[in-house]
Amino acid sequence: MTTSLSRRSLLKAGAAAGTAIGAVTAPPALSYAGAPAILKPLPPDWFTDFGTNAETRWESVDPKRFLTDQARLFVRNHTVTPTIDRDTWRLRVFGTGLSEPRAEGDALSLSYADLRRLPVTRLTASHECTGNGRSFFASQQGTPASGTAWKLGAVGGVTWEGVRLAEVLDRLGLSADAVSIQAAGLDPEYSTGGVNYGRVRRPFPVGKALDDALLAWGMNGEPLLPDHGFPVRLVLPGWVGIASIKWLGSLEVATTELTSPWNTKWYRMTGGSYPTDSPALTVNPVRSAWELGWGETIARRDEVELTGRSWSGAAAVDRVDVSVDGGSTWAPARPYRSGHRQAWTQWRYVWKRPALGQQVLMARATDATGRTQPLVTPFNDNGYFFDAVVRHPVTVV
Ligand SMILES: Nc1nc2c(c(=O)[nH]1)N[C@H]1C(S)=C(S)[C@@H](COP(=O)(O)O)O[C@H]1N2
Ligand SMILES: [Mo]
Repeated sequence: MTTSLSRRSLLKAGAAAGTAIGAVTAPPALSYAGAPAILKPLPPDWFTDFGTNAETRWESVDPKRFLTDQARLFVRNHTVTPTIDRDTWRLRVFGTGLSEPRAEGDALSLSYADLRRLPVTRLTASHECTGNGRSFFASQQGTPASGTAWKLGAVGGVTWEGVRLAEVLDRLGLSADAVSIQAAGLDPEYSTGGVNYGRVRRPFPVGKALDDALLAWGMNGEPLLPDHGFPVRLVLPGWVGIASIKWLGSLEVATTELTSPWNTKWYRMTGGSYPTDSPALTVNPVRSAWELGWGETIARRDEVELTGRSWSGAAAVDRVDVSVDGGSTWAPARPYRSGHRQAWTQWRYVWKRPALGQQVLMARATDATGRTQPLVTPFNDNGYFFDAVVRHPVTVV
């Protein structure tokens, strides 16, 4: 097979060579029996273990490293990490939105090798769970929300490697009337409260697909770890983590709006003062974290150098202000590493002559679109998008 595939020749080339591209119905080989929910090691000094989820500890984040190693990145699984064989894995693509519409049982099929023949794109971005910071609805605002009690460690900064979804759709043939794409994972079906909701799946607009969506096979120069979506996951940069479906098994491309419980029941604002028809969540808000443990003890010196990071799903971070007196006075932190449009910004602040005892540190970022962090985040039932300035306790001794 040739390595330079012209527009829409992927399908024809695959068919001509008798390779994997064509109609298939058989699912790829999978195994999960008896496996733990997360396969990578979770050393307690790096992670808080929530069972199917694991949170990165901010005190373990090295200020000298801009990117988050896969070994240290948070994991959020609805069920368990599946073990998938890359050689038999296939991505199935079907739906009314293809220029030659296809039923699910007659889906196009792309192998890993097919994807690797396409142009490679690398993109550095923050990667974050919608519920990052959720525990602060309870501890800071007195209104507990349901879901994993993350502090601020359900986030990382990574360089994805993959192919632009736009390239793939261009070759497969996208109808001008296509509006919606539903990505579905190959992990086990998700049941909760006695209801089986089926495969983890979520639709997104064709506009995002053509803008910057990736089918990613790599992170920070390595193949994806099983826990992070091996062999291939969808990445929707800047959007809520749930949009980046791991262990991608299928894409349905449609001329009508697709829905799933992951954009109608979950991952939209419900409860509080939100209207009943609030839209599905998309772009992540602005957040900030100190590279410190919760309640960390700090040895008193004349000058204590503190570091942290801020990020936004919409744009680069423009400025970061910090308070070391619980919000009475604010001063600018000094950004020292950023320059990646959708990635986080590292900053430092020299705390001069801190008083002994318990203190509250606060950091508030503003992004290039002018979005900033409020002091209070309006409540929602599932504790999404806690973007208020977090009151971080430390003790100076
Ligand atoms: N197939 C599948 N994709 C998924 C999930 C999942 O459980 N199954 N979890 C989602 C959620 S809620 C988040 S925050 C991110 C987490 O990605 P990570 O575990 O690689 O950090 O994956 C998303 N994609
Ligand atoms: Mo998430």
